[in-house]
Amino acid sequence: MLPSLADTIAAVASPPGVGGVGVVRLSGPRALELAATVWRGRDPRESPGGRFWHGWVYDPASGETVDEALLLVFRAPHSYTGEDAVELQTHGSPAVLRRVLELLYAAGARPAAPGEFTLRAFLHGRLDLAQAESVLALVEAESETARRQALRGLTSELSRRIHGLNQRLLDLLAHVQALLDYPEEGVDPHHAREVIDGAVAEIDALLSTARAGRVAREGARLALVGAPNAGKSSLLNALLGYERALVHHQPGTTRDYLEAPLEIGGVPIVAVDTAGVRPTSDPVEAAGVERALAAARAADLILYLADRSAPRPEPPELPWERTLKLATKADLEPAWRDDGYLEVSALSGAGLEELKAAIKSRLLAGACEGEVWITSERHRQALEEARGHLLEGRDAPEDLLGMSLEAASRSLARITGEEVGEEVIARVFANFCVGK
Ligand SMILES: Nc1nc2c(ncn2[C@@H]2O[C@H](COP(=O)(O)OP(=O)(O)OP(=O)(O)O)[C@@H](O)[C@H]2O)c(=O)[nH]1
Ligand SMILES: [Mg+2]
Repeated sequence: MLPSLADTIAAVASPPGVGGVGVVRLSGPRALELAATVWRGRDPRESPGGRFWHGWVYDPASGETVDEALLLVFRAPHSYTGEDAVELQTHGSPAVLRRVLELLYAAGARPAAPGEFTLRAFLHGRLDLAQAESVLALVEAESETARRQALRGLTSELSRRIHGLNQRLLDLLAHVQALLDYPEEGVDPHHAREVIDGAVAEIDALLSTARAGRVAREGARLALVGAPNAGKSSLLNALLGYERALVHHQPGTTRDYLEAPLEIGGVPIVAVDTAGVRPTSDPVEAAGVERALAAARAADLILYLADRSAPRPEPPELPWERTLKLATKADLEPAWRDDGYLEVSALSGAGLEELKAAIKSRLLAGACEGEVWITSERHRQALEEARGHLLEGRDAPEDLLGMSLEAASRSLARITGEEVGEEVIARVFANFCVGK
């Protein structure tokens, strides 16, 4: 069951802890009236929407002033939720914010559930479900790529693509259904197949961005592996721009693995420096080597480093399809060359920009930055399902074709939230924070 729209809800919208400014949000049919009970200043009930006023929050029971504040008035439907709403901007102290909330609860507001403001925006038709999910993604965006993609979703680019696709399926469906009344006409199988193949191709194009979408959202793991002294720790430091890992000319310096977050070309990455891989009888070193290989297996992308200034090493067994091969210490006299290796020098910085570009393009393969990406697992599943239904119907007789089209259209409509049950909606919004 979704929470009732009849209540007026309140929550702190600013992050927990001390801040310069704190924001309390109030939304619902009685928002202006409840705000007025704790406000000394211009009466919000008499204020037009889109205005803000200076004044004081006070406790109506004792008359005590709680804080100096700004009060923002929004009138339905011109607010985030589509309802009458008020935002109180107070000083950002946890004590002030708690007190303001308590006063609003005492006046008759109810604590907002996680994501309930955005849920109301959805229920009032201000946002579709895909846009609401983009709000969450935007709030949580930690990298430039994640921010950009979330904003794209928010401006409903994905929704428009899905609507266009769905419309073509529904047109074909209407055509197929009309034939039940005029069976002598018959479906042009060529036309039906053309529509379906076009739709599948478009779905495939969207699905091919899902990996990049996941990387933008969750970040990627990048493992640096190679023989001792290959320059792994030095390269990690060079990528980070500071001395995170210990570097020494003695082989076997890095014993355990070490993780460091960084951003490459706007992509969030956790880089993992590992122990040099070589045969060893030392049990501690052997454990480190085992961990290095495990880090490689778990990585989205592996950098395999080989020292170009020393005799060419025998590479370990790696999943080469997701490995970039690097010839390191390119500032020194080469002992070997190989065109399959990117030449880099952690010391001089040579090749580092090319390396970053290569890392970024490998991690975002299949996705162009100018287009919308599938960043939600829920959307990916819905697209996979729609694709399955379309392929089922492609060569089927007319009645089955109609059913497949209907099922595919329903799967697509789930993305924008036209065809979802309350549980799905509740689940989407449960991931939000309170106050959003
Ligand atoms: N000239 C030159 N020396 C480098 C470069 N990168 C690393 N070195 C040197 O190579 C040696 C080993 O570097 P590390 O970064 O510790 O190598 P590693 O692969 O982490 O080694 P282990 O932790 O022992 O596996 C150090 O003496 C570094 O100064 C480079 O680009 N150019
Ligand atoms: Mg090292």
